[in-house]
Amino acid sequence: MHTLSVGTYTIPLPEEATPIKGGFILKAAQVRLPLPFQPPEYYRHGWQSWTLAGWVDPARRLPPLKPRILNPMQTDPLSVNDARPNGSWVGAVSTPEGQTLLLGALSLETHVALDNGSLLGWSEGTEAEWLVASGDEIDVFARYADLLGQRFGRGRVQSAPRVWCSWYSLYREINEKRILKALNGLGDLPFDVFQVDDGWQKGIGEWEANEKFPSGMDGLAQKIRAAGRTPGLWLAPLLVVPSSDLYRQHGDWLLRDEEGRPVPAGHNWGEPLYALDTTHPAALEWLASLMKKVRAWGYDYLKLDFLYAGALPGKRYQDMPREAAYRHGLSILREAMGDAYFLTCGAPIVPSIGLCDGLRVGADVDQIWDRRLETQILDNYAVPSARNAIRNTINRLWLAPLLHTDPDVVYFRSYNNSLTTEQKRLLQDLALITNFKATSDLPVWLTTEERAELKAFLETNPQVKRLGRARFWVDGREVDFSQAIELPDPKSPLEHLKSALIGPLTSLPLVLQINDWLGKRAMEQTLRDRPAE
Ligand code: 9PG
Repeated sequence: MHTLSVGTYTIPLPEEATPIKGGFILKAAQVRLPLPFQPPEYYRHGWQSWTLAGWVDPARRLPPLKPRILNPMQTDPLSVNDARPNGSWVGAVSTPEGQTLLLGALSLETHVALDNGSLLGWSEGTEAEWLVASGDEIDVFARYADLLGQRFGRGRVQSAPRVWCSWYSLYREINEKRILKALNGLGDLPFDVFQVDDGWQKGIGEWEANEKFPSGMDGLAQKIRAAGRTPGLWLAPLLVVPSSDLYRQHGDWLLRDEEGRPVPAGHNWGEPLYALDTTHPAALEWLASLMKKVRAWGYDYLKLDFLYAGALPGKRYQDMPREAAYRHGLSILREAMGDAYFLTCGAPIVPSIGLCDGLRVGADVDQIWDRRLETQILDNYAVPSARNAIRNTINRLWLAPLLHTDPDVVYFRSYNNSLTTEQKRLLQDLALITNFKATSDLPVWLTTEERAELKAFLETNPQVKRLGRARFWVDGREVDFSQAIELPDPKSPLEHLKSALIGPLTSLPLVLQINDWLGKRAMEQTLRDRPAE
C-alpha cells in the first residue's frame, strides 16, 4: 500500500495511487484521507471570485450567507447548506507542526470537505482526478497550480495592463461627459487601459449604448484611443433579466431546472437574475456576435462579469456537466473576442483557467474596511469591502503562475473614502505583489500629493519576496496582511439573535430596494459635494 507522509504523520493511500514529485495522483469519484492528527486549520476555497477563500478553524461553523436570495450569485448554491468546512476543487489542512496536506482536483465539478476527521473529495460526476500532496504550504499549492496549468492551460499576456476603471468612484452614475472628464484628467498618469464599467448599457442583455452616451460606444472608444489608452469595457453576457427583450424573445436560451423554471442567478439592478444556457447553439452564436460587436466598436480589454451564471446547476440544451458547459461558453467567448485582454469576474475559478488572461480572485473592494453587519451578522464575506477583497486575494495568490490575479482596484484618494492611510497602503502593496494595478480614483478627487503617489505607484516595479502565508518583502519593506485576512470572532449570543431576526428580512424585495435607494442617495451627495464633470 502507498503512504504519504506529512511531517511525522503517515497517511495510507489506495493501491492505484500514482506517485509523482511531492505527492500522488488518484483517479476516483471519491477520495477519503483519514487524518492521524487534529488539524488546527482548514483551507476552504470558495467557488467563484467573490466567494470566501481562506484558512478557518475547523470547529468554526460558517452558516449559509444571507441574503439567501443572493446565494447563487455569491457562493456555490450546491454547497451553501453544507455545514462542514468545505470548498470547491481543493481543500487543505495544516498539521499541528505547520505542515500542509492538500487534496486538489484536476477535474471540474469537484468538492473537498473536512468530514469526520477525514479530508474528503468528491465529484458531482462519476470520475475525477486528484492531487494529494504534502509539505510546505507555498510549495504544495505551487505543485497543484502547476498541474492545473498542464490540464487547463495558462494566460497568454506577459504582464497585466495598468487599468483605470470607472466603477469604484462613479458606480452606475456614469455618463459620457463624466467619463471624458476622467479620461482627459488622467494626463501623464501611465495607465494602459481606460475601462468603462457597468452603466453604459441599455440593459442587461441589451448591450447597446444608452442615452447617457450620445456618441455611442464606438465613438467613445475612438476618444479613449485618441487619448492614448486602450479602450476597455464591462459586460455581463451570461445574465438574463425579466425586463429584457432577450428574456421575452429567447426564453429557450435560458438555463432551466428539471421542472422547466428559469434557474435563479441572484438579484441585482432591481430585478431577479437568470442565466443563459451556454450549450444552446443559438445562445452561443449570440454571445460570439456580441464579442465581435464590442471588438468592432474598438474595445480591446473586456471585463466579463457575473460569469458564474453559466455554471449554475440546471438542465441544459446539451446534456453536459455544469462547469464543462461554462467552460464551453467561455471558450466560445474567448475565440470570438480574438486577441483582446480577457478579464473574468464573478467567475468560477478552476473552470476559467487557461481561457482568460486575468481573473478577479476576491470580493469587490470598497472605500470601507469592513462591513460588520454583513460579515458578523449575515455570515457574508462576498460583499464589497477592502478586507474581504484582501483576504481572498492573499489566499488565492497560488493561482498567479496560471493567470493574472486581479485584486481589484486600489485607492489613493482621501475624498469619499473611509479607509485609513495604512489600509489604503495594504491595498496598494497587494497590487504591487500581484502586479495587477488598477484604480477608479477620479483625477478631480485627487490632491496634488495623492496624484503624485498614484503616478509613482504606476511606475514602480518593486522586488517582491514571499516570506510566508501573508508576509512579504516589497522593496525591502516588510508587509504583513495577517490581521487583514483573519475572520472576525465567532458570533456572541446577542449577535446570534440579531442574525436570526435580521437574516430572513434581507431577502425581501423592499429591503433590497431600500438598500439600492440608499446607495444612490449617497452617490448623489458625493457628486453634489464634488462634481465629476
Ligand atoms: C458592476 C460591478 C463591478 C464589480 C464587479 C461586480 O452582491 N455581490 O456579491 C456582488 C459582488 C460584486 C459585484 C456586484 C454584486 O460587482 O465585481 O467590479 O463591475 O459588478 O455592477
